[in-house]
Amino acid sequence: MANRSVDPAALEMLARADAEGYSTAFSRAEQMKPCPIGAEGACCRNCYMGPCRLVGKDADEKRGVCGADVHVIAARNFVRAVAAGAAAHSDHGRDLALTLLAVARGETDGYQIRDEAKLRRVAGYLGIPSEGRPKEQVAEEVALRLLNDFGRQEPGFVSYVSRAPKKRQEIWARYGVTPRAVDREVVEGLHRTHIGVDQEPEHLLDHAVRTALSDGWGGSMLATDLSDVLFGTPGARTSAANLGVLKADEVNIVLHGHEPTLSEMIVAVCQEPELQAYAVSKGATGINLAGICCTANEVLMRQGIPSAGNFLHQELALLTGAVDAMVVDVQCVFAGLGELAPKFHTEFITTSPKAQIRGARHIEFDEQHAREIARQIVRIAIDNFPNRRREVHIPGYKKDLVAGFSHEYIEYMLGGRFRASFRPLNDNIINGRIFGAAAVVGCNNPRRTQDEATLYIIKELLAHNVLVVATGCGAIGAGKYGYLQPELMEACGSGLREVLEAVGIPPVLHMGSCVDNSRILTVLSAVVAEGGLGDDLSDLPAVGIAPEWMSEKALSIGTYVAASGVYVLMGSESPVKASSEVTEIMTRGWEKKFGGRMEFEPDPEAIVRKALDHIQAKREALGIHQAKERELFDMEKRRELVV
Ligand code: NFS
Repeated sequence: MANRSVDPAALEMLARADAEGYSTAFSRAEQMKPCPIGAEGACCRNCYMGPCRLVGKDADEKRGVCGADVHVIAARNFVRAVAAGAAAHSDHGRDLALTLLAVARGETDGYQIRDEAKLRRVAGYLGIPSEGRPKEQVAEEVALRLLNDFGRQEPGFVSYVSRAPKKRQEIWARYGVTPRAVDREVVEGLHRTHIGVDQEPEHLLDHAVRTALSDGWGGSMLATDLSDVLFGTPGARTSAANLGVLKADEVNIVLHGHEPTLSEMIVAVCQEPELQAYAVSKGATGINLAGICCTANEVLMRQGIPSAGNFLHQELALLTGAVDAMVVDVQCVFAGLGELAPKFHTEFITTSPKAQIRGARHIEFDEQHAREIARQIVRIAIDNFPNRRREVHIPGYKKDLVAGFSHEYIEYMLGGRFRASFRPLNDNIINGRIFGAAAVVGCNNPRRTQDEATLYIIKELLAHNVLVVATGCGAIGAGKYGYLQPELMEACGSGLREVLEAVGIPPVLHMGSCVDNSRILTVLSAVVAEGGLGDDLSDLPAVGIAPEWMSEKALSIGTYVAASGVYVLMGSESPVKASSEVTEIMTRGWEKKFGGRMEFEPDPEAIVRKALDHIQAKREALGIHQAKERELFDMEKRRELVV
């Protein structure tokens, strides 16, 4: 079973699960063979004359009951997946806009505007006058304006589209894919894919693009901005990652899911002396908070709360027997936790009005009573500390890290406080010290060895002087193996190393949660605006890679990044493999229209090769290339090089 994960902490917990007979996503993935028809996008379940499965040697000749061919079916399935992913990110953004509105109107005492400067900057993006106006007034107008980006019915487009380079906006306009409003694109996506509506693959995929853009340059981007306004814009912070951050003698509360709203409040109330004393009264030495998934990234970026691990660690954390409460909100939460938690002593608590899970206790969160609800949850965890009935086994693995690289902070690091600027980054790309940039992002997937591809790709790119930024579970993955430590310079090629050492930043920059991929769009736009590297995102020597993706959100991200002009490589098999036509549209077709493409490439070595070739080609087009000798290590060789 050594190929379940490259993380020794995970393997230790999986050994416990096997010995004691507990199922995990790892074991369930081994028992559950994926349906080969659905996996390739060849199964249509959009009406009840079917399901129709277009498989076999003559699949291209076959038709569903309505007459749809495999290309229409694969395209429709893809649109639905992107709509679901965009909905998830954007609904998260909507809740933050509603929270900001409540703060502006004085309807909650739990939250405040922590970063007024950012609020005023956001107002500036939206053309809302802010000078001399009280922050509450500005906040109300910002919140209402951004809320209109969800449900706009009148003509117009998602506001933040205007933050993309001019040329990019023109490309979207030319192909009619500029998103109008988030809810509208998602609803229209479901409408178009209902039986008997849109049945032309390229037309369908244009709508996938429009919907994904409403996520990346809409819901996600505003989620990031409003989180910064409400909870503070991240700056560099030290912390740690992996299961070893759990503490045997303290009350362990694991925050899991995606939204920062409740988790920020739990972080705040845990400092209260009264709750600390209550924990001591129950025999603990304190309260220890840790995160899983993107909630982890939110509270890590802003509060330095350590991460207990990425997506596939959620059940493993419970298997330590040390988690007194696991508090979840939305997205990426396994239903399996509901069965596993009672076998240990863990209080598994759902909190979102949108998500209840069998086996969990539901304590519904609302912004008006945020502080009280957070206290109630922490008290439940403390009360549960004496109930630990299983031997506590916390694997002794964790790595220190530095996170918190918001685009504002990167700009500040590069240019210094008084002349914050991306100029040094552009210059070092132009002079070749930095070969290019890569975003290595996304999930874990139990169909692949946990973290293996992510790590291999990061190591190879660094060795070839590619600057790596990371978000989501990929970022936590990098952190678990020490790649978010500034000391880890031996992994980098000499040019990159020189730059990183001069600036004093780690080889991989943790830029936040998955909605914070929007920060990457902002950085790339700023790099274009800085000059010297072309006039559009598609000119940049940059790639986006999701080595272990598994969620529909990842498909939405991949699509908006490609439609923003960037080459996207998704690990794992293609969900549209059954259709040569859809595959062609997403690769050569999108490249022609949008300058970016989306490819599914399960082989990590091929991913690295393609990424480096692409960067080289972009450098050549910019006229900043030098002849370079390149040696690519294979996975085997890389594994032997322990850093
Ligand atoms: Ni992104 Fe974050 Fe992780 Fe994947 Fe899930 S937590 S939003 S979807 S699994 S990276």
